[in-house]
Amino acid sequence: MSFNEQFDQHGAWRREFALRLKLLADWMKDHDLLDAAVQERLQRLESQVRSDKVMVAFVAEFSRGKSELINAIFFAGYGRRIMPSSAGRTTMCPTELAYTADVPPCLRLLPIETRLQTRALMEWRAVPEKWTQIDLDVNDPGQLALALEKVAEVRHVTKQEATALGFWLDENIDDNPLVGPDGLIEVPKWRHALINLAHPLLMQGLVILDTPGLNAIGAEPELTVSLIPQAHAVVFILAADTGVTKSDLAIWREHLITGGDESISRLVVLNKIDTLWDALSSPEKIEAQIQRQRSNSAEILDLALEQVIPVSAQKGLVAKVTRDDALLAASHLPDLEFALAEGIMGKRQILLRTAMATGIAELRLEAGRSIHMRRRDLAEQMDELRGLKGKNATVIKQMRTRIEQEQTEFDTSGGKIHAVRSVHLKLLREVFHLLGAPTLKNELVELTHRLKQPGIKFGVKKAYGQTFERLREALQKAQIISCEIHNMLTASFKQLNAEFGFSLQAPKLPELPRFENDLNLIERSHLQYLGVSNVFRLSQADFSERLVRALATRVRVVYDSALGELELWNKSAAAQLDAQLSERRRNFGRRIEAIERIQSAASGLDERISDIDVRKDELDLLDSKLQELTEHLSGMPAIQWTAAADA
Ligand SMILES: Nc1nc2c(ncn2[C@@H]2O[C@H](COP(=O)(O)OP(=O)(O)O)[C@@H](O)[C@H]2O)c(=O)[nH]1
Ligand SMILES: [Mg+2]
Repeated sequence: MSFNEQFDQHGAWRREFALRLKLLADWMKDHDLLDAAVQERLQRLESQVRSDKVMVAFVAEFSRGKSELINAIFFAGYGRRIMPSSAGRTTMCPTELAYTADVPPCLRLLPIETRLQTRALMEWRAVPEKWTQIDLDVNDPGQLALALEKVAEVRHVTKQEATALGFWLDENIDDNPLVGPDGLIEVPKWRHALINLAHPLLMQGLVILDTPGLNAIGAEPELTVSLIPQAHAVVFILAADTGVTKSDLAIWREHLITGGDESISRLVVLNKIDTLWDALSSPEKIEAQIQRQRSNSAEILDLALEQVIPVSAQKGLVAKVTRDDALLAASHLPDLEFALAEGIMGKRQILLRTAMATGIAELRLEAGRSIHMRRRDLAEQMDELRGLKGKNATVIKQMRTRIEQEQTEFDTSGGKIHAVRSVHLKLLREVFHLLGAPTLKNELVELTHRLKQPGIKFGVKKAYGQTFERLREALQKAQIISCEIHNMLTASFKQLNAEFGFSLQAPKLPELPRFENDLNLIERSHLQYLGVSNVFRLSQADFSERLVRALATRVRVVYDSALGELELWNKSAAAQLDAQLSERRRNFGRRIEAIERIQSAASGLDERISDIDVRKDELDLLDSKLQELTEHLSGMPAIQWTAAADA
């Protein structure tokens, strides 16, 4: 099975899951079994499953065959090269291929001069007028390929301009680009390219990131500290004809060493094995040579042999376009596709299933509470009516008065519930302040200031360490206050349960420590970047600002996710209260109505009693239907990837 087919399967699996989830939610809503919070959680879950984005980044020195590999894996169906791939530097700027429905098929290019401003790359996405937009004709591969050649465009600028744009560093002579005979320096014309294509894979949420080589990467810190670390898989490419070079190693160190973070799949590809194919040599000798290159590379990168996948992107592409199965097998491209699919989709499925299991458990709990409450109410009514058997009109009237009194009492006790809410909200506001935008902004202004100090070179780690310590502390404090809220809710729910026969239960506390882990990863990606050879850049004007703004956008995402969870958690407590209050109000209504009917002799007592029996049976049916539906959902099988060799 090719990567494309496996991705399709994954997409179908996700759609099926989302559909079942929606059916269940609709059904529960129809039967009044969902409160507002659970409903929101389900909606979030459903849209997560539906729109799950998977990003694959191709990272390597120029000319290793990144663009060719992208063509071969994803775009062979077009029957020709889509991403420009030729000798020399072709991809000059990071290029993201994805699909969004809100813009037509197009290529959008951000001019390199935007680097002279402090706005972060992520923030430029929200400024569409700064991007040059070129429409793409999906049905014309020739036009498509021609338009995409724009990503290779360059400009020639003076040394001064090159320095300002971040491509020239006096301190780092070895890595500077060559100066032309006219004294000018070649730099990319564009800073970033976004390709929006209605390609089936992209429409299902795949995002492909193609990157330029070393120098071009080094000058765009956000690529290193934001984009690549957020990819679900990073494919690192070596070429069999060059082996592992110094610049390959530099890229490896900067981008591929994850420090034990296993959430990202890393694949190492030894490309261009066809350069070792030699008509005058025996197949065994060629194979031995490929294996030698493979084990050399593995050794230098400190990997196991199996972790380096030898392929020929070029022959793989040709084989797919000309439908040459023998050549495709010889290119080993299917092995790489299998490893990629398993590494990404296997992990995504585990993640989605875990989220799903939590969602379903919660939903059952909530529905269970609702059903329990209804059972209790029915039992109460039953007792009440049985007690009326053989009683005269006066007794029945007294009973009605009693219910009405109870109802009034219940309505006036709203104050207590209100008090619980206001304490809850006050504490919650403290949490929101801790993780709010102004607090974060102050923290990062401080970091920028420190990074600008002369001689910071040796103090970078400390400066980041202190800032991140405080960022983590904010999460810890938020957790402590949340614990307080949780304790308070537990106590007051217990009291309300005793007083009003509710079955309230304080919702499970969100676990914030895992967000600390996200912060650690961000800190590490920055230190790794600044630790390699980019620390010199801190002395450049505005560089620290740009770096910290890029940092801010990522930390914001982490804090916002934490806040999102806290918000939902809070909603869940409030929604339970609302649901039980309204259930209780309905119950008073039903009891009074039953008595009224008996009073007006519209129906007999026995009839009312058997009414309740019917309602009890209905409730049992609802319960078992719920059981069946949730089991159907949790029982959805995972996709078993078949090995490429069996396909
Ligand atoms: N022989 C051979 N050449 C390849 C292979 N893959 C890429 N190339 C060539 O290597 C050059 C650079 O490829 P490209 O995809 O532009 O590399 P990138 O800079 O990493 O994107 C081009 O001339 C490709 O035709 C391969 O598998 N075998
Ligand atoms: Mg390229």
